Amino acid sequence: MAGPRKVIITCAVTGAIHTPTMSPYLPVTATEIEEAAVGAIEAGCAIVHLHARDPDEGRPSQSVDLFREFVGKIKSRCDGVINLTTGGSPAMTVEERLQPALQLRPEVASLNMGSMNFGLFPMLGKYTSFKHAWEPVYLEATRDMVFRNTFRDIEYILSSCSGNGTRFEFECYDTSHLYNLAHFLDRKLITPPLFVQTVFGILGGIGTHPDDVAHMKRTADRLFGSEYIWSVLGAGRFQMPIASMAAGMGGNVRVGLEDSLWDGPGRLAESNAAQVRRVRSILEGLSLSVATPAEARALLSLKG
Ligand code: KMH
Ligand code: ZN
Repeated sequence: MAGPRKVIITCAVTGAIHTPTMSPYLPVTATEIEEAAVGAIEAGCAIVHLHARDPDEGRPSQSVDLFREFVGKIKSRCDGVINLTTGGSPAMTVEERLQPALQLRPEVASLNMGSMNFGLFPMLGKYTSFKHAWEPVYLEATRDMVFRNTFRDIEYILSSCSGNGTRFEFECYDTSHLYNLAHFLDRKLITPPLFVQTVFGILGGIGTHPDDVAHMKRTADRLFGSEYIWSVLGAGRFQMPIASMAAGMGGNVRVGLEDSLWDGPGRLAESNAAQVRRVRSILEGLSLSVATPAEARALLSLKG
């Protein structure tokens, strides 16, 4: 009899959505990002999805030097799969967003599969003051911001990274992004197995209702059949409910402080590792087991 299904946990350590005022546990400096990533891998995630931040003010940054500082150290300390963002923040150009993945040649890079509104401004209302002046300006600016991922942009990232053996975490925030992905598959610009990260609960994308999750999965099943590996992330308080739902439906899961600062109602997560432990216990409660980095590499056909 086959053993329990292996579930890939990805941990997105810091991202570009949250700002330092929102949680004292959000990793900012290279050392904090390194420690958070290693802690998350030790807690059971196979993949760490990484962004960098300016060490003084916590502002999202795509400086290759900042990424280089923690990527090398994480690799020297553990075997986890490194996944570098090409999303950066919605305020950056695609050329800027691409540089860390292009130059550091990770096993995995994120690739956002369509343009969209990306509303962070509702978080503004929850704070009366901020540690840094850039934070409310950044959040307010998302009222008018488009997270630009045109067909040309997507093709540019795919073709730039193709010689590096980097494979992608295809981030899909709505069903249209799945159709965009199918378009690139039809054109043979990407090869299976596709690692499809369906994203729920970003203002501008699909919602967090169980029907939304079922609809994304049904659509991906129809478009990609057995050629894809399904993963989910739920934003904010929907992180664990979406992960639990998808785990029960055959999916893989992403957690981390990029996607949610919480460990329960009104309780901030004190580390990325705490969220990995939380989702791991949910998975094990469902009689599932967690994929090691080596197992994730095999499932996703990574270069290792
Ligand atoms: N924060 C996620 C919803 C990327 O880095 O490419 C989006 C994300 C984008 O992870
Ligand atoms: Zn990200």
